[in-house]
Amino acid sequence: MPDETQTVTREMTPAAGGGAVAIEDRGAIRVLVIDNPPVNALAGRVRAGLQAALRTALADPAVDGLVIAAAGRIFVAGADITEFGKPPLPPALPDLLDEIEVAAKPVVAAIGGAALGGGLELALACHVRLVCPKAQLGLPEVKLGLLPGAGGTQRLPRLLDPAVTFGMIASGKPVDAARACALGLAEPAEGDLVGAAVARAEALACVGGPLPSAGERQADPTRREAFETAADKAIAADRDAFNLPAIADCVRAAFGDDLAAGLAVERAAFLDLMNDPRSAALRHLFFAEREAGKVPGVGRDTAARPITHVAVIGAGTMGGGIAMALVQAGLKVTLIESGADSLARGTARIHDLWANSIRRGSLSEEQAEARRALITGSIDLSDAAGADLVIEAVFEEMSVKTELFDRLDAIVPPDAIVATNTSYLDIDRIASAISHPERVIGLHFFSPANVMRLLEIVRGAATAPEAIATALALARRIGKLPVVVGNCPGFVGNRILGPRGVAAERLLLAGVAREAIDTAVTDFGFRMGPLAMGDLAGLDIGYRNRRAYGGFAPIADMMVEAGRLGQKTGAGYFAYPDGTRQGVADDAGAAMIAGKAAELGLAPHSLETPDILARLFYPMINEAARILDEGIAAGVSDIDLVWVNGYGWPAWRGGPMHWADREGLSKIADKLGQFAEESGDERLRPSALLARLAAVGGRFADLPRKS
Ligand code: 3H9
Repeated sequence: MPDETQTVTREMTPAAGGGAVAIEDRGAIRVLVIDNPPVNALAGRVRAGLQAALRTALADPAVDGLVIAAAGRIFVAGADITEFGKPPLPPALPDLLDEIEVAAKPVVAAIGGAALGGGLELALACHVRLVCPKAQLGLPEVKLGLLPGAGGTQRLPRLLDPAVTFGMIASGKPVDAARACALGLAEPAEGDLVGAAVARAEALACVGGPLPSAGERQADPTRREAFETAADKAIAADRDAFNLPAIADCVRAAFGDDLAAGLAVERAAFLDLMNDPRSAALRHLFFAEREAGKVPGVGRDTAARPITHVAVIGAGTMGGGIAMALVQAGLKVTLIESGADSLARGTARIHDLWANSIRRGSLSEEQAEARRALITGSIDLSDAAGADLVIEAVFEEMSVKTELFDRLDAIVPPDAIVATNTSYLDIDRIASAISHPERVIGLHFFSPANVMRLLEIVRGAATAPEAIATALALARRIGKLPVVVGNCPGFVGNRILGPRGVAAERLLLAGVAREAIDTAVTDFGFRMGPLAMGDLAGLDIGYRNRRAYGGFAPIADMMVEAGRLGQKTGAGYFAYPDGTRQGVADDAGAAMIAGKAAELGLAPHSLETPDILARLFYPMINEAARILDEGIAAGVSDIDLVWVNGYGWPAWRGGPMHWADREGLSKIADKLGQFAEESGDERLRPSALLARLAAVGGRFADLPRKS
């Protein structure tokens, strides 16, 4: 079998750059192999190593050309993101790439895996790019709130259709090798990639004459209009993509004939974005996602059980969505309901959603058919017997769950993993209803479960590491972002949501208008305010919980008791006349709220937006600090991931903990003390951890992750 990987097997000499770049001569071609695990990021020592090796090779008359390859499965994952925001280390990547581009000897990039960001920019500065079939080429900087800052916005649109390249840069999505070759971005190499690149370099050296360069001509002016249309559309479509206008400006500069001028525009725009707190927030989330995979007690050697068949119990909105998420990833599902009618309704809902996807063009009829074939409906619980994993999504009530687990005990084999989709209830009590509680785990999906990325994996007191490893592997397989959390009412996400709900009620009682509360939150960047969100979910859900577990929401309670359950009944906090989905602040609702405030002896007063936000968000931060102190979250950034991916906290604000660090913890602690005094609510007093950090000017970000 020809070796398609770039793993270098021949003897090599470490070059400058502390061994991050190795050198191997193959005849008159010098091969530079980037070797900086895990992803060959272009750290300072890699850049220095490449520059030194390049200069030496160019000065060596025995060398006719160069190949730049990389060790491992990834070519180069881009600039080293950990260096951003720190004093720059020479040489700067753009300067190094300029040197490569103007080299008098041919330089060929041998791309055996992902070439992302600075990795693709490095390849673009080379004279020719060779790719093996599994290569991926892309510029994902947009996702980090950045733009390609080492020539990507200049060389790519000069080489390819600028409208297409704008799409690549604006979406951040990589193209595979076949597409890259079809676009003219790269040439295919079958078999020994480095060998083919060496041969290509030899051929270029032999021909002599000017070397091909991605930056040699301006972007195709006949595609200007198509580019402008694509840019306008992309910018209008995403209000959060703050970096798209700058990306469009840079690509626009590629229509000029002066590459250096275009590169200068790009450099300035890149540095602006790198210093933008919104980009820092997105970079924080990038690392947070990687950190979340490091779960205390679960190592690389903890075996995950293979899962092929899942029984989902409950075909309501949640169960149906979970079943969809599973079959979308090719898993076999038995969907179990208690009665034929509810099963038929649940199945029809799933089929309708797929029919909508077919109409929108995001799903083909064949794909839908394949998915339909993977789901078997049943009204017999004993059909769960053959599953490797059972996920219950039945009514959110302890007795219903424990009764179900008790019945499952006699049905499923003792080694099948049994999961509950509870969003609030005590996992340990549920687990006590079945033998072998070590196989019980919480899988808290978010609605709609086939769309939302977050999965809170709840570990109970007895949950075995193997069950957690299995849940993590399953989550990744179905495209979810798993965050492992401990067991407490509401876990991480809903527990933090609680204080925000209480705060919104207090604001209403203080006479703050409903629109003012929700607008403060949507202006902050959420898609929905807390009141509109309550109306959408249904105020009766919280009402039922409060009846069972207590809680403060006198206005929501009053609304529910008056039949105002939310959107579904045409009124909740807001009114929804004639089935509209946009709530209006109706007079009847206002009178009810004012009446309740008067009944409680509260006088109205007005508050400015920052004060509204402080009252809504600081108590959440306080609760999150308790969650950390109790070990419910293993790390600060896990909390940010939960709130960004499950509750709509704007990603460009980095999540509540990242935001709190920027606000200043001593300011938050002082204000909380004031809120506690005013309301008499001791829960608002700064938690022990928050008070401790505030006292020393500390930050959440400095807290170590639990290991
Ligand atoms: C850029 O290039 C700017 C330029 O345009 C201009 C410059 C002037 N740097 O994801 P994984 C770490 S911006 C530093 O689990 P996978 C990661 O934190 C960059 N570290 O692996 C993790 O560390 P740990 C544009 C990085 O196989 C480990 O590597 N490029 C970087 O699932 C493994 O990561 C991007 O945005 C980095 N660039 O996925 C690509 N990348 O083990 C970012 C990763 O300590 N990277 N790490 O937790 C990726 O998308 C994925 O890592 C990749 C591999 C697909 C490559």
